[in-house]
Amino acid sequence: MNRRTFLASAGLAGVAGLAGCAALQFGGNRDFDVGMTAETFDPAELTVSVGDEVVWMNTSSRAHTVTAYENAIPEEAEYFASGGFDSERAAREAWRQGGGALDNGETFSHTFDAPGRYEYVCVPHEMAGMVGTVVVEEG
Ligand SMILES: [Cu+2]
Repeated sequence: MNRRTFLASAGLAGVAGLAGCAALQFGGNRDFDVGMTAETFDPAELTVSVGDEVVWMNTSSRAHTVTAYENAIPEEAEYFASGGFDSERAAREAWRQGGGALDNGETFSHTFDAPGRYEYVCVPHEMAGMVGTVVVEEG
């Protein structure tokens, strides 16, 4: 084995080790801002600045949605929901056929352009209290 080959395989082993660790405990992987456990958003409240992109990742084995409460976001804000629906009603109707679902490891992201308080819910786990808040502060 020459030196270059040795370094390449050592590097790969290191990466594989880190990846295995992240897969076991998603908390160590910061490629997302909000995780989703069985019935919670984690963290349930997140504070960001105007223009920031927030990434949600389903870190559980159950399907979830990220669905903004249309009447609990700033008036001038753009509506957001996993599945890309433009209203809460459309998102809720689509969920009956599984529309907007995020499965394990899938992500949803939204860029917040208006300051204020945004409340959102996971439609299938609303009764379990799976709700979250993003607070967007002026830059
Ligand atoms: Cu859920």
